[in-house]
Amino acid sequence: MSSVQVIQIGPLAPHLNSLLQQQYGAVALWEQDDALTWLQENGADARVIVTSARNGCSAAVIDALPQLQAIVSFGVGYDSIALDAARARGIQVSNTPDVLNDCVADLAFGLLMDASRRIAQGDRFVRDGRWLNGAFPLTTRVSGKRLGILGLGRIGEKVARRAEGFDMQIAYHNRRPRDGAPWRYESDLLALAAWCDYLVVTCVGGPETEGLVSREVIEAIGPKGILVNVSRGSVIDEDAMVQALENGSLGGAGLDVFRDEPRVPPALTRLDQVVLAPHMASGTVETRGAMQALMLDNLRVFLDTGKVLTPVL
Ligand code: 8YV
Repeated sequence: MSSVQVIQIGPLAPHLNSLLQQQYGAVALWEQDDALTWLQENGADARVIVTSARNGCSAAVIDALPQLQAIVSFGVGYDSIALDAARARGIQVSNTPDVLNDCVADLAFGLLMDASRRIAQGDRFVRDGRWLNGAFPLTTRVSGKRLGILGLGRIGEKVARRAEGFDMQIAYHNRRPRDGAPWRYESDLLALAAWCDYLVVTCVGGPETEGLVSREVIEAIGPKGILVNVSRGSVIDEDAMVQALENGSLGGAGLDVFRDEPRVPPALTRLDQVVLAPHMASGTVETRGAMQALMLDNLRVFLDTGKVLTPVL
């Protein structure tokens, strides 16, 4: 006997947790001692999983819920959701696309600027009183340089538009050229990496892009090049990147995402040519609010009509 309809995998913003519980009777799975046992005992009628890009949804959770019809997720990325298991059962999956494009592109550009112009390093220099002993070293010009984008989707396009304002030369690599994109398509990622001054990673995460920025790609970006990642840590061979940064065969990096968040390779924290951010690209009041609203709209519309608004599947 069970009447639980909505199960929430992990915590979201506190007001959202309360709203989900009060309006939809959502049960907080992360508060149960043994999640899978709890699901097997209480999940017989559950129709909806609420989750996030961070908390994901495993095949084991899907398998434990015989009536599951929808997975409603906060965040645009869906690499942490077992899509194959959902697809096999015709379970809808929604994410929160588009509303975060601007803020993610803003941060990508901020990391690019910072890694080149060394804003954070300059801040440390001033705070530590080192300016009193002499001038800050010269940095690297951004305007007019060559920008390579790995993954020209909706976020990559926003990065390209920002780069136009800096008179940059722009090229991108996707599996296929994107219809209507005005920028140069490069079918060979290695060639793009060798050409560009900056490689900005905005592709999807998950198995299809795992390790795409390989040791060879990193070496091709080269000692003067900068790698920026606002996608997923899994896209980059992180060990190779750390080694290349340490030995100078990669010039610098601006990183918002890592393989094992929130753990960051300690070596990166010792390098001035690296700018680190705590997976915060979508983390503005405005954008997180819009993501929350879209997630709730997906839930409400699914419960009213049986169809999510912004399906991944
Ligand atoms: C989120 C993200 O902050 O949307 C995504 O895929 O990575 C970020 O915007 C976060 O992962 C939500 O859980």
